[in-house]
This record gives sequence, C-alpha cells and structure tokens, in this order.
Amino acid sequence: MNQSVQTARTLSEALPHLQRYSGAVVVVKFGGNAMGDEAAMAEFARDIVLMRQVGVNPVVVHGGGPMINDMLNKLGIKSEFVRGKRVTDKATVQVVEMILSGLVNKRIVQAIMDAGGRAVGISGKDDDLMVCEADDPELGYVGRPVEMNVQVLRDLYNAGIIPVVAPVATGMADNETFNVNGDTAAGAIAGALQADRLLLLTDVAGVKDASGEVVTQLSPDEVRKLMADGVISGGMIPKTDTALKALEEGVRAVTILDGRVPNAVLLELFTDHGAGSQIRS
Ligand code: X2W
Repeated sequence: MNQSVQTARTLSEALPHLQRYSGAVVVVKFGGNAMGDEAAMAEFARDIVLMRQVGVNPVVVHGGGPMINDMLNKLGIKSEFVRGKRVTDKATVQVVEMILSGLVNKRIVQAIMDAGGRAVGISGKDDDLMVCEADDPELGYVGRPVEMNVQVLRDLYNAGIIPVVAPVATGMADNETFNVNGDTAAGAIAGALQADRLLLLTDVAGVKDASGEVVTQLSPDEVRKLMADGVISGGMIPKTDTALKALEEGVRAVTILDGRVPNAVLLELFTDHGAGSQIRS
C-alpha cells in the first residue's frame, strides 16, 4: 500500500475514536522527564494542537523537575526529595516558580503556538485556580490543593485556547507561594473539571506487574493490590495515588504512558491499540 493510501485508511479508522472524544476534556500532564529535546517538544505540541483541531479540549499541566534541578545546581542550592516530593524552602520555591511559570511554561506555550494552535500559560496562582495549604511540615513550601477554581480553564478552552498550567500555587494566607507536585496538580485539575481523561506522560512504559510486564488495563482495586504488595514503588507511587484520587473525583479514565514514544497521546486516544497503562473502574 502506498503512503497516501495508508494515511487515508488511518484517518478513516480513527473516525469512531474522533467521534468518541469530540467535546471531551482531556487533561495531559507533561512531565519534565518526558520533555526531551526541541524535536520531542515540537512533536508533543503538534499532537496537542491536533487534539484541539478534532474537537477535544486539551488542558496541559506540566512538570519540570529536571529543569529545576539544573538551576538549583547552578545556584549552588542543595535539594532533596522525600516520598517523591521536593523539600522546598523559601529560596527553593523562588527558583521553582521562576523555572516552572517562566522557562518551562513559556517554552510549551511557544511550541503550541509554533504548531499553529493558540495557547495561554498560567500557573495555579492565576484566578486562584489552585489554592493550597502546606502538605507536610517536613516538606516546607510544598502545597496540597484544597480549593480549585477551574472556571478560568473552561473560559480558555471554550474560547478555543489551550491552557498550559504550571504547578505553582497560592496559599490561604497572604504572599504564600507553594510548589505542587505536577502529578498532584494535574489530578486535582482533572478532578475539578470532571475530565473524561487524565493522561500522565512520563519516561516509563506504564505500570508493571510482579514479572516486570506492563499491564495495559487495570481496575482501581488491582492498582491498590500492586501498591500494597510493593510492586508499584518509587516515582510510580505519586502517579498511581493521583490516578486513584482522580477516578474517585469523577475522572472517567487515567492512563500512565511513556511520553517519549512518538505521538504517544494520539496512539492512546485515537487508535485501537492505546498506549501505556489505563486505569478505570
Ligand atoms: C515538583 C514540581 C515539578 C514537577 C518539583 O519541585 O520538582 C514537588 O516535588 P516533574 O517533571 O513532573 O517531576 N514539585 C513538590 O512535578 O516536575
């Protein structure tokens, strides 16, 4: 089959998927480890713009842990993680805000604009999108979302604009800034929007079982069992915790997938094969 015929067939096969997701709200968490080089960023942006073009309402929530690490190293500020979250003092939270709301957020906005979409970058501070309190005294300025005001996101996507959200938030008291884990922020936003899908893009293929195989479909109970048995460990814990909470809050399905795979988002939404591990009741 020549290339054009194959392309036409692929488009035709996508029709039921396109119909299913028309008008759907899909929250995409783009982790720092999934960002890769400029080419990978451009490809991600194209996929997001394509989603928008076919009638999906994508909301991008990003991370940027590796980029924060780079800047902290340059500034000679030491940093450590406790249970997957960065211990964040006053100096660190300033760097986190600079890198996430500035560098990383605008890089993604620019890539979406370059791909022909419209994007507006905000953080959890804008319009009080995500108001937090301290998650754990041991972690300093790490926030746990306690109040979500997602109308600004609806206003943006209803106007045809793709919101790009940095996981930095306001506190309940004046002048507080909190660093929020990117997965936590994406889950809270997906829950508050009652999103159809939450896609967590990372640098592993998905949730693995005891034999090390990626499991493509899991129920919340199966996830809980893998967590209790210690099969799910390390950096996967915040992701599966986020997935379970988002499902409880009314998100229809959560997928954990490898964002470095070309067109990972399109594979997951618009093909029969899907990608990564999908968790749903
Ligand atoms: C994260 C925020 C960025 C993030 C941090 O400081 O690294 C906390 O740990 P990735 O790239 O998604 O890991 N915040 C509290 O989540 O980035």
